[in-house]
Amino acid sequence: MHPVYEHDKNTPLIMGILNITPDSFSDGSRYNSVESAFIRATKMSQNGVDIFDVGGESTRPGAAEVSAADEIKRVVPVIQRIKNLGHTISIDTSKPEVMEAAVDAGATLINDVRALREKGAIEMAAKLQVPVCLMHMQGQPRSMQQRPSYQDVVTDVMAFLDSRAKECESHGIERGLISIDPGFGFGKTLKHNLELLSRFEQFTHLGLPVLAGLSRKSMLGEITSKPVEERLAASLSVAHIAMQRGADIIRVHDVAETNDLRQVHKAIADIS
Ligand code: 7PM
Repeated sequence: MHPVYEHDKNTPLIMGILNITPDSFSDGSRYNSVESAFIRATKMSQNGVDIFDVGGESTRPGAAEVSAADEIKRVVPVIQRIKNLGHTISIDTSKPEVMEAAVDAGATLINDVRALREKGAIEMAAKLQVPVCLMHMQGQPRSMQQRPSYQDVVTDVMAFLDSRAKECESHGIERGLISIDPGFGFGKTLKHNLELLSRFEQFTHLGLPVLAGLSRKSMLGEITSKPVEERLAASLSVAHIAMQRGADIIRVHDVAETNDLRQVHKAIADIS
C-alpha cells in the first residue's frame, strides 16, 4: 500500500526535497549531480524521510524553461540511483513526458504545481494510475507574485482544488489516488499565506490527504527578515502549525529536524 494512504493521522509523512540542479557546483559531469543527490537522499533516509520529491527545476518560480528531454536527463538517473533506499519517490513535474519517464524509472507519485493543467498531463496521470498531488497556483511562475488577488483565499483555493479533483475523477483518476496542496507562495501575498495556514484545517474537509509546503519559503523571510539559509526555526514552526491543523504530508528541506518535531507532535497527540 502506498504510504500516503496508510499513515497514522498523528504521524504525518515527511517529503524530503531533492532538487536536481544540473552540475551547478561540480565539474559539469552528470555523475556529480546524481551522486550528490544520492548522498543527500541517503542522509534523509537515515533521518526519517518517507517520500523523496525529485524535481528538475522546471516548476520553480522564475526558473528558466527546461525541455522535457533535459528534465528527463536530470531526474531519471537520480530516481534509478535512489530507488533501492526503499522510500516512495515523487516526481515534481508538470510535463507528461517527464511523468511517464519518471514512473517508468520507479517514481510512484506525481507532484504537480500546475495540478495537471498542462496539455496531456491529466491523460498521462490517468494512464499511469499512480497517486497525484494537485497544487494550487494563481497565475504563472514568472508573474504570479505581481498582484495576487482573491475574494476569500481559502474558499477560492478550495474551490479550485475540488474542481481539479473532480476533473481528475472524470478522466479516470479515482479519488483515492488524489492529494491536494494549497500551494504556499504560489500567487499569494504574505497575508494570503498566513490565512491559508491559519485556516489550514478547512482543506482536510474535502476528505483528501493534504500536503503543506512551507520550508524556507519567502513568507518566512518576510516574517523574520532572515535570508533563506537562516529559516530553519521559522520552517519548523510553520511545519508544526500545519501538523496541528491536520496536514498529512509535510514537504521540507530539513528532514532530521522535521522528524524530531513530528515525534514531539505525535507524543502530544497520542495522550488525548
Ligand atoms: C524557488 C521558489 C524555488 C519556490 C523553489 C520553490 C511546492 C512544490 C515547490 C509546494 C508542492 C519550494 C518551491 N513548492 N510542490 N514545489 N508544494 N506540492 O519552495 O509548496 O520548494 S517549489
